[in-house]
Amino acid sequence: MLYPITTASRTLLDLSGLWKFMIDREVQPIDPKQPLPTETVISVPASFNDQTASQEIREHVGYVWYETNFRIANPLRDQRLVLRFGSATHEAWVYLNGQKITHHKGGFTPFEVVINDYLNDDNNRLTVKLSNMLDKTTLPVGNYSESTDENGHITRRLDENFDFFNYAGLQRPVKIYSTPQDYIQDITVVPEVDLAHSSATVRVNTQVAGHFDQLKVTLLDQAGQSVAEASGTTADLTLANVHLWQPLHAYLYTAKVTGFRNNEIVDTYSELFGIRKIEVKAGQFLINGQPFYFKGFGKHEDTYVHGRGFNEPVNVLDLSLMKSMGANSFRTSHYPYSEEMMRLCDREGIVVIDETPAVGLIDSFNFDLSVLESDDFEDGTWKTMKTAAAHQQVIREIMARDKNHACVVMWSIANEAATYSKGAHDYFKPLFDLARKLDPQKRPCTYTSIMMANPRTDKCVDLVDVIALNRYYGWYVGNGDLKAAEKATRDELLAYQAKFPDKPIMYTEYGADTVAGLHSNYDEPFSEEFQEDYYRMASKVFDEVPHFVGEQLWNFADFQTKFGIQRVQGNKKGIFTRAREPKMAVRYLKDRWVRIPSLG
Ligand code: GCB
Repeated sequence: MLYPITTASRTLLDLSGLWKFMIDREVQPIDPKQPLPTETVISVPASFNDQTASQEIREHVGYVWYETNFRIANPLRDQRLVLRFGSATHEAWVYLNGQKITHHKGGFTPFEVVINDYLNDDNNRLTVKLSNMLDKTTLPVGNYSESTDENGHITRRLDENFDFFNYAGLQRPVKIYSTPQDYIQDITVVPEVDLAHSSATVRVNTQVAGHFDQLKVTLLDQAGQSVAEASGTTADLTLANVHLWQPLHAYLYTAKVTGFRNNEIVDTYSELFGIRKIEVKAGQFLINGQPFYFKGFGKHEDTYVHGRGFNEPVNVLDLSLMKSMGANSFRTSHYPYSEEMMRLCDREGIVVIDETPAVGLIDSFNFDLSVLESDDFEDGTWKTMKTAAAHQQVIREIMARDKNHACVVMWSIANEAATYSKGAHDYFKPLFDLARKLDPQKRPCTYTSIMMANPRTDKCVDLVDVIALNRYYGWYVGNGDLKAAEKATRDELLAYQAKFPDKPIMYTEYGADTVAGLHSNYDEPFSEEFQEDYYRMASKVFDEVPHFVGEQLWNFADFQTKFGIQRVQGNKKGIFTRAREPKMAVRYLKDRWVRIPSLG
């Protein structure tokens, strides 16, 4: 799936701005053939939740409606016109001039529909109905319930099976792009690097729809100079003196594909890509032949007012803050981030672990490890969850969207699933197989493991290329006791290393809730002192373990969650506040990270 851009044969219209908006109280049916019966407007792209003073809107569970109007300039009318949603959270029904034109389920991946047949000559009314409901068939997973009162009025309730606010709406850009009627459908770029000779072969596969008599592929370097040319739907191009895409030192080439008919250009598209080699070998994670050390974060797309909505200034700031600390990477916890963020990471050389929205695949929390250790241990998870179809769909969609990104070095198939329960392997094996089959660049795959999944209890470690651990010793386990935490951290890492000597190990979460400005002479939990001590403790152990290949702490910034007695207006494990002000630990981590090389 190509990101929409303008080229010599394509244009782009942005539908960002004020849209009509209303929540559906389900009292009177809403007819998409009529203008939406409201004058309230909100801004797109953004979550709807935090854009008004209304608690009813903020906490609404059920359906909401959006509407905008647009016109198409006459010269464009003979082009193929495609309406494209960067995402619509979580399920969307789309109507154009009253007619249903598409439906999509899954709130973090793009979808599109050709609109020519539904357009009016003058004004066009675009109406979108969205559901923010989640249940045990969806990703993320939600606990959904509803009740109906004597007047037939339905109350819907959603208890998120995950620790972030269920922001929803049209959270990413909505655009219309044009292509010629015969067009380039997709481009897949697979670079093969010969490190010994500083050369590379780049295979560019192009899919077209319609009739072309020639396809020309030109590779351009970062200065825009042509460095190789070939033709055909499968083109192999050889590059000498290749500029590698390196962590924090990006270099992007362009694959420019042009389709001709009768010697005239019909369609042209330029795809940016980087050349780099990813390998997992003997307990190391290699980028371009050198051991890579992940320094960075689990994050969220989460900011004031925008909610989970696209917020490009904050994306730019976040990467700048990361770089200033010597960090080199993050994980898109717990869903695919915007395409714009992925493109920014390509440019900035930020290494990304790209995660699906598979979070909440856990039925109940059982901390009795002696029970979990039994080979037959089974909780209800894999009988209750009916998410396999959604999980396959999202793997297909994330691959289709992100396959060419240089920044993506690994896929995370799920976050904290009940991988210690019987049934987990049967659930995950086909998903890992699918991801490995679909990824043209054959990147490593992992899942991030929950504390109860340890070297003795986890039944799925054979599926992963890298062991990725989410661990909270000293916080959720033995809160405040950093001595015990240090021992537990060390014991477990050494046990993993001994049992799986070929697999690199990293932390994809570890952290402590910290109230900004709270200080303690006694280094108590929740104080900024404790957070720093916690990270010092963990770092000390990491440095002792040879196969330990990275630390991504939890979390980059404080973020909004559902209510809970452990959450004071959200999760406070950020090392930055939600407004991106640093807590004390930032200085310590910066001091540590600038001294650890990314490669070597
Ligand atoms: C986890 C989850 C993350 C939570 C975090 C926490 O293990 O993966 O979504 O926010 O713990 O702070 O509890």
